[in-house]
Amino acid sequence: MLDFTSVPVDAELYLVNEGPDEAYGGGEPVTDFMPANPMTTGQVMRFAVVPLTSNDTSTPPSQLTLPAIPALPTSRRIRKLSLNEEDSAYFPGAPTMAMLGTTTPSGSATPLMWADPVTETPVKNDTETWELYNFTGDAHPIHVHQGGFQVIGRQAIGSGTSSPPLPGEAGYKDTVIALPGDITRIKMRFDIAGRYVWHCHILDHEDNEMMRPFQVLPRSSR
Ligand SMILES: [Cu+2]
Repeated sequence: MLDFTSVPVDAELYLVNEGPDEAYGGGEPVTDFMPANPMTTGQVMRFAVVPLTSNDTSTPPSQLTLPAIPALPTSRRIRKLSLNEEDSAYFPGAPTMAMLGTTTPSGSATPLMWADPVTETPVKNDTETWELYNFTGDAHPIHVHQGGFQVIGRQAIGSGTSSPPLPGEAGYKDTVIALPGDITRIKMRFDIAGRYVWHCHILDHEDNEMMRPFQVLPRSSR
């Protein structure tokens, strides 16, 4: 929700992209990387404020009460998953493809291709925690189909301390940013049986192996 009450008529406001014009690896604009060019790639949307044309029937933000977010039940199982990049044999530091996969109990990656057999098979109505181990040098926006999930938190791979979700991650999400070197934990209830996918939402990644199928099994198959 955007409140333009105190914005003068004829003002022009821009929604901007503060991410870099290159692969994003986390951190703050200016401090850790140069933001996208504000004259071109940094511009996402322009708001041109005009005089009111009819009665404003919207609720003032101060009077809004948002519904509480129901907590998910305890996870039936934890799945260790992985985000990987396959390095070129010819150009150091240049990945040839990005891959999802699993992570072994000891914490090493098993990258898998799109066509490899399904490894994630939650049972209908079960709640699971998925731990996304990002073994790459880049951040990846990970999107899970089928339903919304809750972000539980993050911790560096190999470190004991976890950080809570960011302020903007309090509600149900369908995409979460997995930062390089982090384990990002999400919790999700799978309430419709069938075949779905989870994938990185960077088009060049998802179309180059960073997508995997998963299968929600009917209840009776347990
Ligand atoms: Cu990606």
